[in-house]
Amino acid sequence: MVALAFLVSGAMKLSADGPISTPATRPDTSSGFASDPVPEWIWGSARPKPGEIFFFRRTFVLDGPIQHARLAGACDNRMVVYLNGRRVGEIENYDKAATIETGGQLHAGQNVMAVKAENFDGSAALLVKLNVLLANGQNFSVVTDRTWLSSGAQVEDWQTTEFRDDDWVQPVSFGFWEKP
Ligand SMILES: [Ca+2]
Repeated sequence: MVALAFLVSGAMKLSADGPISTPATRPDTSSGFASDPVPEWIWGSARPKPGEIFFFRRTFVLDGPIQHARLAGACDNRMVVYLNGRRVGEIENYDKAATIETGGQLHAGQNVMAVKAENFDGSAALLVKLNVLLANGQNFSVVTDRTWLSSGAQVEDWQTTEFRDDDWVQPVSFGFWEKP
């Protein structure tokens, strides 16, 4: 119950240099969580169960070629992240953000970010912010929020752009990331 109260109160906080991140940087610069848009902690159910696995998707359109892209995230307890069907990394940490360099997997036009997330026990939620610098100098971000779609059932090709997610549903939000 302590863990649940922790989540519901929105008190889940992060420092920003996680184990996958490279050189120590100042928190908000590294994760980008503090600047708009601020990501939300989401999950597939309001009352997470031990061993529960959920799948999440978010499609987005990029207006042109990519200069650089980095994903920052945290998960209670473990997530595997895919961009356009390809696995880009795994994060198993919810008290610190971890980052993944992702520019090579993105392209102009339609893209999809997909996340498989597993709860070991107690509370559960995931948090992601993808920051993209386009070749034209514009910034673009995708963050976890209720515009994502989730499902508890793993089906073939669920990570791909072509997958039809019509029967997937909005995730639950436990609130915005808060500055440590
Ligand atoms: Ca947990």
